[in-house]
Amino acid sequence: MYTTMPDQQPIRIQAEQIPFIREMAKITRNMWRFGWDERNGGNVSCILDEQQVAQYLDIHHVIRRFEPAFPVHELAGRYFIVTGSGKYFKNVIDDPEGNLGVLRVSENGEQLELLWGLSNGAVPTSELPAHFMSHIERLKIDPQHRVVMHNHATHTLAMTFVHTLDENAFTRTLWEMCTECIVVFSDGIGVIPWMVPGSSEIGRATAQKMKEHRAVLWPQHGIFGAGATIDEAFGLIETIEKAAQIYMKIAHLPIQQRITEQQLTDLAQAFGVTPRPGILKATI
Ligand code: 2HA
Ligand code: ZN
Repeated sequence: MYTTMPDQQPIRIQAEQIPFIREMAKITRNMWRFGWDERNGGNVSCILDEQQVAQYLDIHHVIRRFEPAFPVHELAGRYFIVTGSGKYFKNVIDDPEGNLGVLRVSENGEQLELLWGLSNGAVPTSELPAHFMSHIERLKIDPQHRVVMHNHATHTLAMTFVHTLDENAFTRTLWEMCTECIVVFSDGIGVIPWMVPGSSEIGRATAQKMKEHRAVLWPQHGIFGAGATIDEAFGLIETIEKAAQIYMKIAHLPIQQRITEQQLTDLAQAFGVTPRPGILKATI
């Protein structure tokens, strides 16, 4: 690894010093600490700019090539940092090179070119189809979009056992749990049916929901979140998880007072957000 400074020779640096590697190592550690990524649970992918990568890595040196599950012409030439398949989030911080990879989608969209990491024959996350398809859909709506994140956020997952999976009703309940929820995810959350993970089918279903929502629930499994930055995608999931935690603490108790529909409307107005139509009127 090297970095270049104006008027200087390249300097060798450690992976931990590269900002986009460091950020992935830190976020995966935090997700594990929250208990959302037991064993090899969870995966993250983040789009990087070519200049950002070229500052630290030799973008002309392809270490290995992979075949994606399907051609991704829409992402041709894009650079990504991704978590590796079967890798434990708790270990990333001590061995970024073994657990993360930087790759580029080839110019024809039919191959993945490994530029760094995934050492000892590791391969990208098993949920790459869902990540790629979600990136494609989010980029169409939001040119600033960069990050897709999946984990097994505990209370969110628990809530999918006891709450109706109607996405408007589910969102409405979450909005009622914490005052700021409607501001953070006014676009609501999408919910897909239970499906086998890792498949192109679940990827397609997730991406379909990503056309309208930045967060998508996988019942009895976990959540996908998207954003312009790692902080944004993480913050979105963190906010949903906090609301789900409150729900799981109070749902079985007698409710004395709640956030009313009028208050949710007032909040949206005060913060200048438009709640996704149909949610405020959803019956639970
Ligand atoms: O193993 O979380 O959904 C990583 C996963 C698959
Ligand atoms: Zn999972």
